[in-house]
Amino acid sequence: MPQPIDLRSDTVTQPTEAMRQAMAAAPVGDDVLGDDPTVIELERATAEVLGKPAAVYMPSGTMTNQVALRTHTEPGDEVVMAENAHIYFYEGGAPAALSGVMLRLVPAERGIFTAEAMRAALRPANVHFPRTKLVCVESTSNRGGGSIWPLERIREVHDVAREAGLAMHLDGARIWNASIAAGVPERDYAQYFDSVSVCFSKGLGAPVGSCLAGGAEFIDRARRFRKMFGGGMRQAGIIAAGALHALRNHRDRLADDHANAKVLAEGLAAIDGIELDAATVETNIVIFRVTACGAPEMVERLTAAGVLVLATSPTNIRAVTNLMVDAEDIRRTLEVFRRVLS
Ligand code: TLP
Repeated sequence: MPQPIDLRSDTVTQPTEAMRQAMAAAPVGDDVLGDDPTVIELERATAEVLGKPAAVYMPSGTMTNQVALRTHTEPGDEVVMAENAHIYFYEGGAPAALSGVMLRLVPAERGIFTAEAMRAALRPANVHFPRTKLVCVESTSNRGGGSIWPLERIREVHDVAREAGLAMHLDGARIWNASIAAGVPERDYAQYFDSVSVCFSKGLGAPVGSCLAGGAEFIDRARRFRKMFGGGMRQAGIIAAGALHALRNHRDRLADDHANAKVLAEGLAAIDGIELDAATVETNIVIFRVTACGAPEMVERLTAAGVLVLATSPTNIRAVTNLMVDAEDIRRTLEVFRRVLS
């Protein structure tokens, strides 16, 4: 049996040979003491791409998001985000456990909410209410099916947030995908945010890590919470080198993942028993509804036939194109779907 085609996530990628070599050769130090040269270079390069004064490297996107929440807020504050945000849905209840904050969820279309919806969620200053402190945007939106927040919409939300004195955080785990697909440089998105979380271990294909970028004082405070949350790593340059290699070499190739996702979506949309509007697929995430059977059962059948995907609800399945999957794999994937659904 050939190797399974793994579309469960873009987190499943193996480091390339060149990446492994960069990791093996990386100069390292003790990053908690602040002298790992490779981590310092990764933080500098990331801050530069995002047009921010500073950045700090951490083990995961969950940690960069949660450290950002903790750095922006005090217990009892409220944080506004889309009803399907990763921070709310997939981070183990961390906002409550680690920051003691309330989440105010805003209705969103494919993960994207309007400035009016956000305004409606704001609390007047009154002793009865929690203090609204922060607005989070996720682009691309994971549960939104890889949708891209238009720059104009970000600006509108930003203007309402600023008027209300709120800070803005971007969960930019896949901001690289948004940039390549929309032709908008990362820093153009980042300019509207006080803090930006980016992941190297998703589409970019590095084995470990994320950066949180922002102002110098904000990042100094975030470093304290990184340590408190157990994210202070020592000779982290070994893994930072993989992230740096990915940042320098793997951003442009995301266009291949997007082209593969488009072909996959168009092929799936034509199969009876699958509901999908291929026109909504903008980047590397394809979410569709199966009507032939429940999504978990379909995942089992596909797994047995050598295609790995995830159920994201009782009816929905997610397939994510990534560095390990080429156009021939997509052709084979569609064949498997047709066979399993026939
Ligand atoms: N997303 C993972 C799972 O957690 C669902 C995936 O397979 O897509 N923000 C966004 C938008 C994400 O999609 C993810 C990971 C994270 C943050 C968290 O990153 P990690 O997994 O590094 O903690």
